[in-house]
Amino acid sequence: MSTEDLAPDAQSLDAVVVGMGFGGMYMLHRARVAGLRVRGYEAGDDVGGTWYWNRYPGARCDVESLEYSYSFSEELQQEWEWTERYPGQAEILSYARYVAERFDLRRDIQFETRVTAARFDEVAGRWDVRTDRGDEVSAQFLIMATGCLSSTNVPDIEGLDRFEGAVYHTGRWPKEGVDFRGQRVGVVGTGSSGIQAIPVIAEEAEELYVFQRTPQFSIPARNAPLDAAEQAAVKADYQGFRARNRQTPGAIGSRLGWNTASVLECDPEEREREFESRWNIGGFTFVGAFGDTSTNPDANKFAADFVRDKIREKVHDPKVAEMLMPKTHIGCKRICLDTNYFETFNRPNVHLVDISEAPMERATPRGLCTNGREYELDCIVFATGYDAMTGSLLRIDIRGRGDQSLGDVWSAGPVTYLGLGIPGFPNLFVIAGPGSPSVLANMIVCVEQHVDWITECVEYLRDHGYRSIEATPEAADQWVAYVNQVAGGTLYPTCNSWYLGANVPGKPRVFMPLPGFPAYVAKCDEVAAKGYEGFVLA
Ligand code: N01
Repeated sequence: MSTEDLAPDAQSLDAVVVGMGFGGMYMLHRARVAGLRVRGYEAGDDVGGTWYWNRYPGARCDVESLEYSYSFSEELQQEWEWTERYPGQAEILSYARYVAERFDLRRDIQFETRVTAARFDEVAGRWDVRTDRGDEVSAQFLIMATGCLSSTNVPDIEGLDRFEGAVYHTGRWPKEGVDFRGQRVGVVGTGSSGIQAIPVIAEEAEELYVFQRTPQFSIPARNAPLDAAEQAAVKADYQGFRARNRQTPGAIGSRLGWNTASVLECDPEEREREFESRWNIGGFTFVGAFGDTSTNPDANKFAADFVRDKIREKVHDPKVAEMLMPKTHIGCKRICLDTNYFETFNRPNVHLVDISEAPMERATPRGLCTNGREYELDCIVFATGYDAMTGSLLRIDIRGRGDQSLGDVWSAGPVTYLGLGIPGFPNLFVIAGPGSPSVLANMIVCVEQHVDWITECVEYLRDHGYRSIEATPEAADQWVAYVNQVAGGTLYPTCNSWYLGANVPGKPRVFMPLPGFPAYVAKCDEVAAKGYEGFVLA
């Protein structure tokens, strides 16, 4: 669909929403219900965002199906039936498509169109938005739903362009899939994506070389078909279930319990029993075993050592087990959930290559060189993650007041107020932006909360005769300091993680997400109740 096919008033929109993942789709819906003239732009040819692009083998959400879904429509949450404990990529994408149909979203979305630039016109008080298809539209509000993990990070390896085999990134997987049969495959990266893809690729490939820079903690997901009675029980009180989840720090897993007791005050037998029982349940419930493992290094060591012992039990070759042993605090990088990840290294066709000491030297036409050896490969899979949280925003030329670019304003790291607003960029909202819980909580819960807040804010402006809203520099500076203070009370900043931007060479080191969903929601509500305190309304 091009601009000409859309409604005649399309040049004077109330809002443009960039990105049609779960945040953008719900934003489009709410904006329409609020009576706004709104257009969504999406680079892909369908809705789904992350779940549209991440079609790699084994791709599956690490939040349970019954929780990783919209709550805004009682009818929707009752009629959609999940089939497994954790939803696979194909099922989540089907769900996103179903939502798009059910709420007739596609008529206001322009697909296969990437927004390339947005400039705030101070005289008109509107955003001029441009796309790679030549569209130029004007909107009062610009809402960025571009995702936290959308901008792929491919290592700059000398000679990669001369490699004669195929090169893939997990976050840009070909729609038609990849046939690894008879292939010598190299996977670079052992984060959540690599840990999910490696066991599946290993079953198909002739030889699989896993290039590991940092070993990671992983908990068994224990995925299984979803019990019909369990699904019905949740649906019998879905709103209550959602409300209880929203009270937990990550807005997930209320059923499995978040223990607040200290591991340090627990006797050894009880400690082991608690860890073991949660390990057997599988998933993030392990993180909730004790209240102090994410804040106290001594407490953390008990959980980390428990998992290290499990890795030793699973991996037959003690040398390989030692190479797979994570050395950081558990949970300071996003914990992975797996299905047979460590067991995969017992297969004769799987070879672990430690690149922690000797980085990848170069690529050749035949493969990858490291540790003074050339590994001959037919294809390379980069599971090397993302320029997280800021990458997809900064790839667009966004210019606010005085033509200042967001890239310049954020050169020392992102500065937002509540993760929602940016000083100097009036009427621009970010969904799940840096400074909000986003990736540290159930993403769908986070985006719903942001969309509801943004919609109510726009309605407030309209009802009170305001044309613009802009975060003050003071409020944003205080907010950044607050996020750092909260993160500083946890072990998160102790790892070289993408939360800190540490995975992308040259990226400023700033802890970007805010731990603690319930306190964040209370703050957002308070700001709104005080007439949008910390923002200037004009
Ligand atoms: O990316 P990552 P991801 N040379 O950044 C390595 C979500 N997610 O796509 O740790 C060699 O975590 C890097 O090494 P190091 C989830 O929030 C969820 O796996 O930086 N290696 C690391 O091993 C997750 O956290 C799900 O030393 C290089 C890996 O590549 C987030 O997405 C599934 C390298 C990247 O790990 C990102 O996960 C998938 C280099 N130059 C993703 N550069 C589920 O819901 C990077 N690496 C289950």
